[in-house]
Formats: sequence, structure tokens, C-alpha cells
Amino acid sequence: MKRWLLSAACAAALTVSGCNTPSDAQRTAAGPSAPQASADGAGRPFSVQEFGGFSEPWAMTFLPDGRLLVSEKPGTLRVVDPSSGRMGSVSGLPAVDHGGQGGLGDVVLHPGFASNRLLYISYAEAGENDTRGAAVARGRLDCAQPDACTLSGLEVVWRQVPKVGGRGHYGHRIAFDADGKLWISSGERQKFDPAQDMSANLGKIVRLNDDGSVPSDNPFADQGGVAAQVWSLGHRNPLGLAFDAQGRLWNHEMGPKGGDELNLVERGANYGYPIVSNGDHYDGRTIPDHDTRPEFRAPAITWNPVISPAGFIIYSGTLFDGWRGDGFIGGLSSKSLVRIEFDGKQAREAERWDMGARIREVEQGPDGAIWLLEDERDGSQGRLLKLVPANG
Ligand SMILES: [Ca+2]
Ligand SMILES: [Ca+2]
Repeated sequence: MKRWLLSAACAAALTVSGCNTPSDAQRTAAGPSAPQASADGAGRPFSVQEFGGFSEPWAMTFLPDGRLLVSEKPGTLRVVDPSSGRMGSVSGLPAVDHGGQGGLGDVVLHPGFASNRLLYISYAEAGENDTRGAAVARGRLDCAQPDACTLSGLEVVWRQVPKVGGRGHYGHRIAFDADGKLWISSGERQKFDPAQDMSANLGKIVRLNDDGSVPSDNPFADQGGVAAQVWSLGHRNPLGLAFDAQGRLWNHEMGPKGGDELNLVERGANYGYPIVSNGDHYDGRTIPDHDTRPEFRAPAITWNPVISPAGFIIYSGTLFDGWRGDGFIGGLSSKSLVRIEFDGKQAREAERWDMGARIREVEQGPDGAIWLLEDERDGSQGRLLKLVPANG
């Protein structure tokens, strides 16, 4: 049974039928749930409304009808109607390898979803001999019922190669660009050197056609194999991908100790991991800093102390006046929301708010509200949060 804080949803909506009659078996009212007007953060430019809790939530995306899909790492995809408080689930999901950092991951709509109903998901997939790797699959999503959807015709369009042992650094964030190309961030699976090895697609950002085939104009297309998928290399664990209004791709990645990064992702560029990093290995071995090897692309921002970035949007709404074009990054260990200001190819951290919980995912709602998912570890409760202007 899911926890579900009804009255916040009701408070958020002007007219919602059934808000005082939580009879739906799929929801239970619990706990104090009035919108928190920054009680623990006076002076913040937003107030926070809570929308219930999830089991290890990882990613979310909005459907055109205003409902929200929320992935849970154990392998469940939830469908949530914030206006009514109803929550159901999506059937037809593949088996996922849940454990460590792996499980069900990102959830993203095809840019032509309104007509083709294609939903893309990423997840950790088990292989032979205790190996695993990220996979991206797509299927047709049908949501005729108010609190249940089905995913059918599922086909895997991309896999990490090779599958390796361990359960870390899958990356597997998904984004589409304005041309409908499919972009996937692929972590180096805590194996270091594959990030520089073009016979592996680990530690890379890959660019594909929407069916998983390789565009002939990719920078390493003439090398064939998985190298042909690669747009950029030398990444560690990229957990955020976002395009700005000018079509530039930015990524952030969880670095080694003291080395989190925001990067402008450019064609064919090598970001240097594990040869260079402004951080160092967790076992104490040093890694030469970026300025020692100028042939590798340096980050636009490097964080030490780290923020542990997860989730990323570049804001395009109008609800928060003045934030259009800014980046918003969740912080896990920093339990924060970070605002980024861009200036062409430069970027800087402009603001950081203490959220009191590990922030796993950031999304922009249809009305321009900013939505967050908490992680569910170290006291964080896996809640869904909606941020609206404090004086709105
Ligand atoms: Ca998302
Ligand atoms: Ca270093």
C-alpha cells in the first residue's frame, strides 16, 4: 500500500472532486500534509507542496494530460494524477535487476508521443555470469483508465556493452533533441578505463535515431561497432542530460571524491575520465587535474565539496519569473536544489537551497512549477514535491 498525502493535492487544486473522500483503495491519507510555506526555509523564493511517498523513486515525466509517470527502482512505474490524488501503476514493464544503484531508471516520452504513444524507459538488465548493464527500451503506452496504464510492444533499442559485474554507475539518463534524436548517458560501471575504450559504450554519451539505429553523421560512425554510437567520451557517471533553448546539450556527472562536474557536451569531445579529474579516487589515489591535460575537455563547473548531482532540467517556463533558461540540479549528499546560470558556454552555480532530503529528480510541470523527487535513503522519504512561487 502506498502512502499518499491527499490534502496537499486537494490544497493544490482549485476544484477537485473527491478530495475529501479518500475511498480509493490505492491511496491512504497519512500525516500532516498542508503545503509548507517554507516553514523550514524562510526567505526561499518557493513554497513546497507534498504529494505523497514512493518506493525508491528515480525519475518522472509528465503526460500531455497532466498526469505524471514516476519510476521506482524496484521495477514499478507509477501513474499519478496530482489534481485528484489518484495513483495507479503501469503494467508491461520488463524485469529489472534491482540492487545497488540499479533498477528501473529514467522515463521519457518520445517527442511525437501525442500521436505515436511511445514511451522510453531505462533500466538495469541482468546478463550471464552475474553481469549486468543498462538497457533502454520503448513501448506503446495506453492510459485509457484513470489510474492504470499498459506498456505494450516493448523493444530494447540500446544496451550497455559489455555487461560487467557490480551494480554501480549505470548513468542511463535519456533525452531527445529538437531533431528527434535519442541521447543516452552511459556510466562507466565503476570500471574506470572503459570510459576511454571505444570498443565499449560505457562512460560515453551516445546519440541514436529514435529506433536505436546509429545516425550516419555521428562523430565516430566510421569506426563501426558501438563506437559509432558515441557522441562524447571520458564520462564517469552522468546522471543528468538537458538541452538548452539554443540546442546545446549539458550533462552533469557524479565525479570521484571532490570532482562532480557540469559539462557542455560537444561533438567528439573527450572529457578525460579516468585520466584526469579535478577530484581523486575514493581509495586515495590521486587523479591529475584537468589543467594538466588541456587536450581533454574541462568541465564548465566543478564541485568540491561535491553536491552529488541527480536530475536536471533547464527551465523553460514562466511561472518562476526570471528563471527561464536556468538549470536546476538535484543534490543527493548535499540534500539540495541547485540553480545554475548559463552564459553561452560558461556556467556557474547561482543559488543553492537546503531541501533537507536527498533530491533524486527534477522535472518541470506543464504550468511551470518545478517538481522534485526525494531519494529514499538516509532519512529521505521518497516524497514527490511541487515548488511554486512563494508569493504566487
Ligand atoms: Ca524527468
Ligand atoms: Ca585530481
